Amino acid sequence: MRNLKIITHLFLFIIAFALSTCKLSKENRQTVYENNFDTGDITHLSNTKISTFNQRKVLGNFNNDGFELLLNQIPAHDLVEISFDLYIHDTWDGNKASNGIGGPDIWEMQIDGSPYIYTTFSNADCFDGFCSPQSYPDNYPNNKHNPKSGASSLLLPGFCLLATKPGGSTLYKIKKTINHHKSSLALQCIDHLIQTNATSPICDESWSIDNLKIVSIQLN
Ligand SMILES: [Ca+2]
Ligand SMILES: [Ca+2]
Repeated sequence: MRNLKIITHLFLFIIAFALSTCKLSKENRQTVYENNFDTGDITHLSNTKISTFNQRKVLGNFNNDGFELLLNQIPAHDLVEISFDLYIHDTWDGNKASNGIGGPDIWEMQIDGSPYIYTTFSNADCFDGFCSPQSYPDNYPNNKHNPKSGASSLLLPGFCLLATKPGGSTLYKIKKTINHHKSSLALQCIDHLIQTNATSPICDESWSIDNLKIVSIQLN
């Protein structure tokens, strides 16, 4: 009988410990910014431009340019999760140096001034068995990846020159979770595109963003 009591107490202790452990690992998630740009809301954004692409409102398009999102009064948190749709439009060349004529075509995301993504995208078709490589999903420089590696959608129309061509734009679903504690956050996205031969650079290569969402996460 005494043994049964001890076993029962031990069992209850294990259950209580398991429950407290569950509570410890629970996350408190709070959406602090969310924008699909459909209403034209540009609060907290600077250097903003909203366009229509593929029947959707998007932030952009940009060429040798970018935007900044500045958030203040974020509730206490340990992490932030940043997610958005990144559209790469038209004829990006990836890592291709070509003596500096066509590339590398670099795209960068910074948080509070520190780079979290610094990569290249290639939107080129493979020709005669040669594919102009891109660095994404890794950072530049590396030659590891074929054009459109890591993409979520391959058959979107281009923004400008390739507006009627499926494959003119490529969609990448970007999601990054980073350590972050400050009550303010500055998100900057910018490109460094090279197109020395293009008569209209923004028609030749550009990018835009949709469904931008920032979630603060507090670990209890
Ligand atoms: Ca939209
Ligand atoms: Ca280029």
